[in-house]
Amino acid sequence: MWQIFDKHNLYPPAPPLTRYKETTFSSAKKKLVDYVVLDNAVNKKLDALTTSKLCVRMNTLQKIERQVLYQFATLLQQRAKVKRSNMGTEGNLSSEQLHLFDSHGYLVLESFASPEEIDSMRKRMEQLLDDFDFSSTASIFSTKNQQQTTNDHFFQSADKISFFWEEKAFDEDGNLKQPKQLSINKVGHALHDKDAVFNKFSSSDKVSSMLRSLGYQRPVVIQSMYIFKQPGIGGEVVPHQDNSFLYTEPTTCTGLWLALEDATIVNGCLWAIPGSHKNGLVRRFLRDDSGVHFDKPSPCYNQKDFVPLEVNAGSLVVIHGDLIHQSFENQSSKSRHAYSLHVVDTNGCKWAEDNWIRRNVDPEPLYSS
Ligand SMILES: O=C(O)CCC(=O)C(=O)O
Repeated sequence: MWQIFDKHNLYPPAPPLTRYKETTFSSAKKKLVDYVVLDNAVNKKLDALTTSKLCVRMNTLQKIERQVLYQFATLLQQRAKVKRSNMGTEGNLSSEQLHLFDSHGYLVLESFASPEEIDSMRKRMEQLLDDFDFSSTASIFSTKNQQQTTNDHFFQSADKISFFWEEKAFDEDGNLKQPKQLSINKVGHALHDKDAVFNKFSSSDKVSSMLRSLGYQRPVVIQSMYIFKQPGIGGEVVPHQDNSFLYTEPTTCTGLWLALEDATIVNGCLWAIPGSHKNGLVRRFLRDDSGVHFDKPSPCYNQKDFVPLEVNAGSLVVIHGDLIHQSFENQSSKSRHAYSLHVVDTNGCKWAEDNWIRRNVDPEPLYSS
C-alpha cells in the first residue's frame, strides 16, 4: 500500500557541481579554492556519479507517480463504496443487499420485473423476430471464436437492433435446421435505445434507483442484449468479466441480467465464482484497425469454484464488472430467455477509446447527480 520513501531516496543529494580542488595554505590558515582543471579520469568519474544519481532521482519520481495514480484509482473506488453504503436509503437496495454485493460480487433481486413487464418484452421480441428478414445476415455469434466471427455486423450493432445466429443453427449446407425463431442466439446491442418496450424497462425508476444505491453518478446503459439460450443448441458463454469488454478508467461496469424465464442448471443458468471480483480485471478485449482481440489469454478456471445462479423469471442478477461468470450450453428442450443490460458511469471516469463499442452519438445518462 502507501509506502513512505526515505528522504535519501526521494531527493538524493545533489552531485558535486563544482569541479574545483581544495588545497590548504597553512600560512593563510584557511581553505581557498584552487582552480585546477581536472583530468579526464576524474571528469568521467564525476559524470558517472551525476548520471547515476539523476537516474535514481528519475526512478524515484516515476515510482511516486505510479503510487499516486494507484492511490487515486483506489480512492475513487473507495469513494464509490462509501457512497454506496450511504445511499442505501436513497436507492432501492438495503445495506444488507449492498454488503452481499460487495462480498460476493453479485446479487439476486427476486421479482424485480413484474409478469406484465416480462410479458411485454417477450411479446415484443416475438414481433421483432417475425419481422426479421433472415436472409439479410448470417453472422454467427460465438464467444468461443470471437475473433473470426466479429465483423462489421458486430461493430454496427452497437447502435442498432441486430440479430446474431446460434453457432449450431445451420446444417452442413448452410440451411437453418429449425425455424429462425429457434435459431437466434441473441439480439443486440441497442434494444434499450431503439425500442420503446425495452427502453421502458431499461430506463425505469427501479433500475435508476438501484444504480443510485450502487453509487452511480451519471450512468449510461452502454449495451443491451436479448439472450435466447435456445433449446438444444443454445451456445455456452465462456468465463469472462464484463469490464474486459466495456472498460472505463477506473472500471465502472455493472451487468443487470433479467431472467425472462426460469433459469436452472438444466436450461443453462448463469454460474459465477463468488468473490472473484476482488481479484481485479484479468484482461481486456481491444478493438484496433485489424479487428478485435484479447490482450492476454484466458486463465484456466477451476469449474469447482463456480456456483449456479438458479433464478425464477422476473429476478434480476446484478453482476459486478470484475466477477468471473459463465453459462453452459443448453441441451434441454426448454429455452432460457434473458434481457441483459450493461451500465457504466460517465462521471469521474473515462470511456476507453479502444473498446469494441464506438457509439456514433454519446448515450443519454439515466440520471445525473
Ligand atoms: O446469458 C448468458 O448466458 C450470459 C450473459 C452474460 O454473461 C452477460 O450478460 O454478461
